[in-house]
Amino acid sequence: MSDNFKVIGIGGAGVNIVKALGYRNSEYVDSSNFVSFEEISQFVGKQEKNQRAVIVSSPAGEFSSTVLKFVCKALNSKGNKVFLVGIMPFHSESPERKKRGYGVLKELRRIVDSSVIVENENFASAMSEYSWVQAMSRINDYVNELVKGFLSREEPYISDPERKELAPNARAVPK
Ligand SMILES: Nc1nc2c(ncn2[C@@H]2O[C@H](COP(=O)(O)OP(=O)(O)OP(=O)(O)O)[C@@H](O)[C@H]2O)c(=O)[nH]1
Ligand SMILES: [Mg+2]
Repeated sequence: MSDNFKVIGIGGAGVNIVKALGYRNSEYVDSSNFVSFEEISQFVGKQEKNQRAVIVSSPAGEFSSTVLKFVCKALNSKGNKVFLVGIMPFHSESPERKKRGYGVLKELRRIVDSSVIVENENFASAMSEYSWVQAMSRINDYVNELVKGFLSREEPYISDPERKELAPNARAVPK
């Protein structure tokens, strides 16, 4: 695995998960350390060019939904390959949250090179058997497999045919 990558947690879910994964090239962006757009701009400004950036975040979150598009676009325009692991809310959460998540995700898919979603709800059945902490840790393990997959790809591919304008020569399917 090349060292030329960043794993960036954005918002509560993203930061919790990326902290748990423990990659040495981790960055954390949430409302506790970034209070203005100016600070987010500075964060993006100091990111390196032409590397792989894996973003772990929930597009459903209030904070994440306002900054994700901006961060992904900026990283993309610096020549980075941007991957998104999007965390989706449990069914028990408000329908508005879920709706916001899918709306933001749709927009993000035009910007990132590849994305995958993780439905928290798919792990909900584990909640009856395990503690909350154990269930969260299963989600983290799953996200880690996805992150490793992105980082070990020889050449990232475009998963979304809609993203033509940003990557005209990209292949639609892996080799
Ligand atoms: N798997 C997992 N999901 C989480 C965790 N924290 C939050 N979530 C999910 O992520 C969704 C978005 O929450 P946050 O990431 O905290 O949202 P945010 O962008 O920080 O913004 P706020 O909504 O203002 O907190 C929630 O609806 C939860 O479903 C976590 O630690 N692990
Ligand atoms: Mg939060």
